[in-house]
Amino acid sequence: MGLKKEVNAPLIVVSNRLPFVLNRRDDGTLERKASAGGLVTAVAPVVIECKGLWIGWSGIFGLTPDTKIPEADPEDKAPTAGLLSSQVVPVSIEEKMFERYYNGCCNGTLWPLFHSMPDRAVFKADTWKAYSKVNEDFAKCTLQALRKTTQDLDSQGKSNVSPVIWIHDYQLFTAATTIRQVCDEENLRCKLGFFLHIPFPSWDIMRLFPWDDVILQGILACDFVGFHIEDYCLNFIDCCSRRLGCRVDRNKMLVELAGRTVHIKALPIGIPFDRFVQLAESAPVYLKDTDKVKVILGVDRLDYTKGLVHRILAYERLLEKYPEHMETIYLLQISVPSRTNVKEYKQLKEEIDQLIGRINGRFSRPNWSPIRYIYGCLSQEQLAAIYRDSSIALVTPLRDGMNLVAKEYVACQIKDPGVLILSPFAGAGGMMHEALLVNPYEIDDAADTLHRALQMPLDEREVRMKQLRHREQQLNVNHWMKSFLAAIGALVSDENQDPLT
Ligand code: GDG
Repeated sequence: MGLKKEVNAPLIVVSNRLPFVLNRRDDGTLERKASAGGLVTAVAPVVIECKGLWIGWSGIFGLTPDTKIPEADPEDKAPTAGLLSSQVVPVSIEEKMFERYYNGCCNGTLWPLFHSMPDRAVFKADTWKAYSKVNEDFAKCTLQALRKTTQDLDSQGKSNVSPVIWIHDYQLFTAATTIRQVCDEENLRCKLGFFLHIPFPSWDIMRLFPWDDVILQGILACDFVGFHIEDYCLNFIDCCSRRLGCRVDRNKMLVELAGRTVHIKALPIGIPFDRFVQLAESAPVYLKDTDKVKVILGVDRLDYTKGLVHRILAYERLLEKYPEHMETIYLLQISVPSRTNVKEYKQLKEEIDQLIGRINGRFSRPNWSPIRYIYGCLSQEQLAAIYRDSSIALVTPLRDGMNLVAKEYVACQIKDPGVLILSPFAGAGGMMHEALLVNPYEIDDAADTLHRALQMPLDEREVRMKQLRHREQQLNVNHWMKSFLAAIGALVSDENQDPLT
């Protein structure tokens, strides 16, 4: 992969979940199963190459950091296959604690709050306490790994090399506080980086959280912090200035706390573009009837931030306003089950089931139904075939950090290009300019936009899709990862200057 220029130090990745799924077989032994996210595809090869580590929860209760993780199956072709068990550190979390930390604080509080939906957020001291404790546990595991990594470097005569610790996402906002504190006490060297995959809200929203200062301080314990887009960076900088009174530079994107300068940068995540192109080129046809009807596609985790109810209502409005499309189109909605033991998600599922039932009952004809609905997970190959053969992708979240589905759809438009309809409230909406942008709350406008997309001539579709694809090919997930590592590596030469002066 040739990343030596950027990573000349061991990389320790810390995320809520390990980059593969562990299952316990009936006989009690563990097996390792691939998980296919873009993040894993991009980051795992670098961890393998620089002999780094991945720290995270395994998905199974009762494992300790000493538990022997099985090596990958020889048949395993996933990007994580080369990750040795010695490079994986499972964080042990007790089941009750996990419930409060993950379902309680992460999903019940931070997720809605950071998506600017404070009415859905529940503020509870006991879930926050569990969150803080689990973050400390992650930090302790990371520190243990760091001590060993630095010793190894020292024994190789590389005492000028600092390991890079890269923490991911809102589940781990406060882990860096402990890591920084212990590093200072023990004189341990490392560079600490953080990337947030969801939006960072404005000060008006952030201040609703009773422990907002602790979160801000946790992020600021890092040397470098990345967000998807500039708006999120500026929101964060604003919160640091107003809540903590930090000295900030909005142009250079710097925040100073207790004499340390933290660098902030917008780093929009991309997808493994070539992988999706290859899949689209080789995947067999999965939707058999696209020569007769056009498919309008929605693909989302079943989550209230994704705007599913608004989307389905907009589609209903399209059928009311433009009945000429009846029997020539259908909406294919794929919803991946998510957080199924959380009450709100169960309710949302029921609401969508009922809505689809009502609309299908209202408009169906003996040989046609307006909506096909899959509640489940397809293989990435099937997904690529569906992307390829759909005429329109309807990506209309109410709020979304970036949204990878929009990017994967354009990557798969290898022939007869379709149309991307995109919400400006997704991070992707700020950069995929050639999409048709639509406010998901404006049901009528969304219906009109769908009508326009269904009629868009080939030459216009080609021009738009060409630009969209070109950008995503350039700004792919490897580019994102290299940019992050370059940014954190670049801090070395700036260390002795005061960047705020
Ligand atoms: C978070 C942020 C940010 C979906 N259905 C299937 C399937 N998927 C895959 C897609 C895509 C992924 O799930 C969904 O990614 P998104 O970006 O759309 O959304 P989140 O899961 O909410 O991700 C988001 C992202 O982090 C990265 O920073 O963009 O804003 O919320 O990759 O392909 N995959 C398979 N079968 C399915 O049925 N195999």
